Amino acid sequence: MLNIDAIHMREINLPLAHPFETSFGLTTGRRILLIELEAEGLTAWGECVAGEHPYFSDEMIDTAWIITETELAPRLLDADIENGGSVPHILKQVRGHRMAKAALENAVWDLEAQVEKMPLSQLLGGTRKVIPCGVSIGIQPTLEQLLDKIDLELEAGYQRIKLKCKPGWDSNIFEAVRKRWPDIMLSCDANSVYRLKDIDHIATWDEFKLLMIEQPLWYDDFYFHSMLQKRIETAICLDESIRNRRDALAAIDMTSCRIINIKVGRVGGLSEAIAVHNAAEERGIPVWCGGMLETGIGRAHNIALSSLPNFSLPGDVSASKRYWSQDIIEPEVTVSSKGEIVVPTGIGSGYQVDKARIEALTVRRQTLRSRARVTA
Ligand code: OSB
Ligand code: MG
Repeated sequence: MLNIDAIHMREINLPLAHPFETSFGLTTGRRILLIELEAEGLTAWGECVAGEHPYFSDEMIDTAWIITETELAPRLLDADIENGGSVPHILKQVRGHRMAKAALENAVWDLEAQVEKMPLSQLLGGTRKVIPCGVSIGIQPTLEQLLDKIDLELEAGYQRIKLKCKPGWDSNIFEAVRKRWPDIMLSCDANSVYRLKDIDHIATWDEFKLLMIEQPLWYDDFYFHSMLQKRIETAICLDESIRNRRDALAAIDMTSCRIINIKVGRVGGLSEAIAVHNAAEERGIPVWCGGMLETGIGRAHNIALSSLPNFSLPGDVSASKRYWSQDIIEPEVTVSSKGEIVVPTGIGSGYQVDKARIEALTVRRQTLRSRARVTA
């Protein structure tokens, strides 16, 4: 049993090294909810990936904060926790709020790995020693700036370039990029900006030989993506639509996609992420690990997850320095000139959390303690 003495919630504010623009908006800095578990004489961490606004999903940091404080953390403190995998059952009375749940569950997995004195990747069933990396490049002010940025990332060794797109920033940029780099692994991500009227337009992208088109239609859709997938040669990849294993099964069964992006927060934690991974693997569907502009804490969990065998395509998990002038872990995440991250072999996440720096960045905090254990 893992006995949790206290759950410390913290909001940190951290400016992004470079602004990030998607079809749903511009992010210049992050407000991030961090979870610190005090348990078994150890300290374990989780990061909530909910954004500043409910634009990517219906969660945001402020909803995650209140649901963690009032519903999730008290349940976890009252429960007998066997391991990370038992957390979904403990939290299941609360519907939705998957990103808030994931932050707690992932912290318990981190704790379990430390108690078992093994790397988190090994605890999750990972087999890869290195993971292949790609980058997600936001919408840029000009095409020139986009080409310069791609040039830098390819120079750094990244294996796949993903371009954020939207109407007016799609065919034109794909054409320019393909003209300069005919053979690179290239994909795009629409973050649900297109509608049925755009299907003929999207069908013209087959000529750009994209590895995939990520979430072109509605954020909660399977059926119309399956219609689109029938119309085009390029593989569709679903991100927003996949909330759990059952969604993955439905999407695969009706061919709404041929590739799945797994984000730990979006599916509610590492247990469900592994379940989606396994369901896809059994059906011959490759997966890759998405990103949500995480600090090193969430990034480390993404790296451990990406070591599972069916993460066969380069993910969006890239170097700390692309996001932060200084990360909150040590060492920061680095990517080799071959575009790979070495999966850490140390105990737990394999990185040290910089507590002093986190303290300095904290703007809001709350501590919840186990009532049962205080009176015991
Ligand atoms: O759709 O993958 C997405 C960032 C924020 C919200 C949604 C998405 C993204 C990214 C960035 O693409 C991935 C990353 O580099 O962390
Ligand atoms: Mg996406």
